[in-house]
Amino acid sequence: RRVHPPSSPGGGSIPGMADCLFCRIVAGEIPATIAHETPSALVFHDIAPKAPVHLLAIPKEHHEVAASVAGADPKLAGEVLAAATEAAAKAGLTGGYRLIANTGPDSGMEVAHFHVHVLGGRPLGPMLA
Ligand code: IU
Repeated sequence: RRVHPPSSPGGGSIPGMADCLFCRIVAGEIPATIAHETPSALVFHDIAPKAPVHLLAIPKEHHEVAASVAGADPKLAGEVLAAATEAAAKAGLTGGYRLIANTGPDSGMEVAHFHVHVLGGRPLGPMLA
């Protein structure tokens, strides 16, 4: 299964891509607890959950941030969002949940592979500033 674009064999041309943690999860090189999978997206449990349910929905193909995937492949961006909501339903989050996509340094983004956090399982309260 190809994870990186053919223009970047081994992920050489984009900084950090060769060692992308989430690409390695997609490739099966790093274990993760899979919550939901579609042909183009993967949803797995966050290793450090911030809520009773904390999932991460990602495109299997490497895109750094929301703007990257929305610009290059808006259909894929929608498929990731759909996978996130399907996983939320499978997790039984009938009371609601929060979707978050951090982007860039000001957001505190740690992993530069676009991902949508799915948080739920308790009342989450207001968003922080
Ligand atoms: P962020 O939006 O880039 O800050 O989110 C990255 C998330 O990836 C964060 O919630 C981490 O707990 C999570 N994570 C993970 O699930 N597995 C890992 O090996 C690492 C980070 I490193």
